[in-house]
Amino acid sequence: MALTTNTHVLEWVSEMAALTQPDQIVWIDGSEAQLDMLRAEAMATGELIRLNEEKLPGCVLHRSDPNDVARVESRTFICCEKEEDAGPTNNWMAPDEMYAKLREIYAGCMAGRTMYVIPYSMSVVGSPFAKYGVELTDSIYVVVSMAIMTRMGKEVFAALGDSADFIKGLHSKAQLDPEKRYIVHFPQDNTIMSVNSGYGGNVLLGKKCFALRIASCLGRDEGWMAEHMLILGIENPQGEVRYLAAAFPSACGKTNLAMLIPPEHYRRKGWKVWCVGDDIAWLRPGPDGRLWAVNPENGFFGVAPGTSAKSNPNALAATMKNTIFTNVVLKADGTVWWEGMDKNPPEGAINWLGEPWDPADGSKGAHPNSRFTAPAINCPCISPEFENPQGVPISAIVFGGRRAKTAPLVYQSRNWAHGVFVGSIMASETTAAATGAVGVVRRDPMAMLPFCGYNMGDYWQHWLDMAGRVEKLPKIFNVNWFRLDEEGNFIWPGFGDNLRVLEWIMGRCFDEAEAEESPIGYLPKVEDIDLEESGVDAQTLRELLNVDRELWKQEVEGIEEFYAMFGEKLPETLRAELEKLKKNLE
Ligand code: GTP
Ligand code: SPV
Ligand code: MN
Repeated sequence: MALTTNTHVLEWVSEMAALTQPDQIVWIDGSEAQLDMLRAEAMATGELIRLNEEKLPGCVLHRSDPNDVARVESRTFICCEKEEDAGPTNNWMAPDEMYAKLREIYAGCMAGRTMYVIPYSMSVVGSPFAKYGVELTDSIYVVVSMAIMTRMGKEVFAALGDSADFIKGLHSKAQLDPEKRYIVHFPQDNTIMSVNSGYGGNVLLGKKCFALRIASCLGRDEGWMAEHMLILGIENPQGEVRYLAAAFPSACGKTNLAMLIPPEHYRRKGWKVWCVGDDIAWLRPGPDGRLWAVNPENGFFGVAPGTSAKSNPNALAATMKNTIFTNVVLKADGTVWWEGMDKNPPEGAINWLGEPWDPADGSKGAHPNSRFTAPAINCPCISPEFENPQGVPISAIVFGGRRAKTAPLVYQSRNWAHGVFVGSIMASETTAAATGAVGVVRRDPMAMLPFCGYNMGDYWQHWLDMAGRVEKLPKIFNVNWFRLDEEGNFIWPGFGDNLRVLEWIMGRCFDEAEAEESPIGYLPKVEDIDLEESGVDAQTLRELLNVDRELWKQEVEGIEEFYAMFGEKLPETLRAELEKLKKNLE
């Protein structure tokens, strides 16, 4: 039975049901009883596999189709009226043409299946940041994942009332045909359509599709920002908590930084780190003139490989109950494993493809983009402000990427406009989070290349314009944990030790730390970073902070080429910043 009398919702559901022809429609109320029934049904069909109830209570394993294990950027579209509004970094098709194409693909695709109607909220229901969505799907995996990742259930319909202000989402696995796979956004209709995929980032429509691509358009129109950022609180020994938001591209360390455990030497002094979010931030000017942020999500869709009791014990702890694992190794005892969890690949286990796995044959047991979907409240360091509907005040914005060379460990921008420039020239080596080659350096401005729902040039202008809306602007920084030595080893220890860099960053925001000028911005002096018990010596840090003019001149060429794509849409301010950088490098 329908859970709302909202005519906009009812009409959309019946129109989409007429198109996709499901056998029945089930409205998701968010109750544990209903979710239990759905889990039982999915376990009966093999869509979900129950794990060891004693060791991993409430946890299940899911395997996606082997051809469907990551976001597909080549099949992700922004369909606004004018092509130039999608810009050179997005795929575009005219809305009418795309609707016609999709109608054909969706026609009858839910025959023999159930359509689930999922009401959900991004951020706490009733918060000034909150936005509501309704996702229609034929996948139980999607329903149970949305139950973790969002605030889901009938209270969302209560909050929505009769309003038409919600994001429509239609998802069908259809035949999982990669040739007919489309992830499509219609910003002018607040509509998302996803078909022929079952992979998280393509089908959990509240996440990248809504909270970034559609929300970035809403933010442009309404004066706020939707960003691919973690949010964390750093508590110093005085008990003061300061917040930062950091944008790194996919699989470049957001979840890890968001949950970092301070080095022993810092813990002794009383430092603590609190996780507010690990992937997405919505930022708004607050009444006090500061920029305030919420994490609109309710769970973590984190990269499994590399997550260990050593690298990220908080993430691992978050996955110990009520978690969905996707494309990991199934051990004989009904628990899970992935590369980098420990150095003992299990015997007698099943790999991510569902086949018996012999670790000795050199193949990977878990897919490199295998993931866990875990409730945020499971995380031992979840911030007491996580549910605060007002969010947290942001003192620093940090950009960063995966760069073997060029980018130093950390530098600070000179001011907001220069900071926007620093974000706009970000580049990073590609990872397994999206299909395509891995390890190729590409420009990924603000870590939003695959997630900006409109012309990136206009998006940069929106960033610049925030200076007129926010009185006390955060300071902007860039970090790089991934510099390599001649042998290809990471020079910086990373993970918990990244707090040493964050301490300097916060010090800069509160006029407590020194810096020196460089051609690219302010750098810490070697003595400004606390290296005690880090295993890093001053000479190594000097190397990590080195700005190689020759490499930066090459970088400038890459930036010029990239900027050229935007033509008239490139803000004059950024062009001027690039000229300044060129001059500084001479
Ligand atoms: P998405 O969920 O795709 O947006 O990724 P993410 O940005 O949250 O990345 P995540 O924290 O999951 O890290 C991805 C990979 O980077 C993992 O294999 C980590 O082990 C590795 N990593 C994270 N932080 C560091 C670091 O400080 N140093 C090094 N060397 N590796 C890191
Ligand atoms: C990313 O790729 O940035 C992710 C995973 O966080 S996905 O939800 O697939 O986008
Ligand atoms: Mn992400």
